[in-house]
Amino acid sequence: MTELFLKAKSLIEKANYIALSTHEKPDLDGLGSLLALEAVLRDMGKTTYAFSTSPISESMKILPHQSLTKKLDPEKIDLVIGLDYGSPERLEILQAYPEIKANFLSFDHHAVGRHLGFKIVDGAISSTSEIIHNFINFLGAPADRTVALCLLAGIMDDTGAFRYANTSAQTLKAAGELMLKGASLAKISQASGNLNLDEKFSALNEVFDRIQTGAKTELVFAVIDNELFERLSAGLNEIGMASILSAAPEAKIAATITEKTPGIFDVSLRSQQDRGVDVARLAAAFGGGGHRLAAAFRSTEMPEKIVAKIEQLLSTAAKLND
Ligand SMILES: [Mn+2]
Repeated sequence: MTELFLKAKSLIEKANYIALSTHEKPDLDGLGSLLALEAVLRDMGKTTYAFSTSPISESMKILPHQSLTKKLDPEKIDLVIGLDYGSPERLEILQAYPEIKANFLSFDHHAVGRHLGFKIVDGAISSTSEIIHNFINFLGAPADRTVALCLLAGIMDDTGAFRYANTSAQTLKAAGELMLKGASLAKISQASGNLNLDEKFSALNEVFDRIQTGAKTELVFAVIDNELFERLSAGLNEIGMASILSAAPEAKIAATITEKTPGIFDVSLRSQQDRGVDVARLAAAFGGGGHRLAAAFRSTEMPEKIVAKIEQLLSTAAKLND
């Protein structure tokens, strides 16, 4: 990693106007790593833009989101730092300014993806926030309590508060260091646990009504059409429905197929450690990406076709394993 960090450091040193961007509808890892790195680069004397066009959801409000901006002059930017985004279609700055001409530097833990420019991508690390924590340590830059809070929130979110298999000893060490810098584990847990209980329950209820199981394979899925999505949006974002579905014992794979924009389906795939499936591979077959146990893709096919194709890929994989 040292070689890569050196090169990333020199790209940053050469740049004066740096825009940082993450995926649309960002989570705590995307926005936490963005805000943490932005603060550090600002302290280094760079002119920085913490760019995000998405509305700030309830669970993001624990982060110092006041520095986020929805506008910048793309002509001025000489370096774009993309964080936690997987593939270019999801990167907010490119959605807003597809014509932007700048160097790109990407930090991500989504190993399967299409990253732009110079890449620091490691699927063995829990979260983009953990990578940024390592990078800030490498820079020897001072990180205050706010920076530490952003990174710890990102790590906790992507590891399910240290419960998922992506939590390594290094992850716990990073979390310890961030706590020593003043980030409060209790405060983050509380902020993510106490939100919108009513919204969460009503979203859960409605989605549970739509659970289906596949015909031949152990696929459990729910289709959330645009009407339902619009109605539940705020609650839906925070419940991680696909993860909940994947806990069903009959599920090798769980999927939520969500029509966030009419005609466009965002598909989240989840599996569990003991089920022997690599959902990142499945997602890659649709042009998406992710990790072995959590991946995603987007499709304009109808849900029935998406489900049929997933089942076909699963049964082919099962035959190969026999
Ligand atoms: Mn992440």
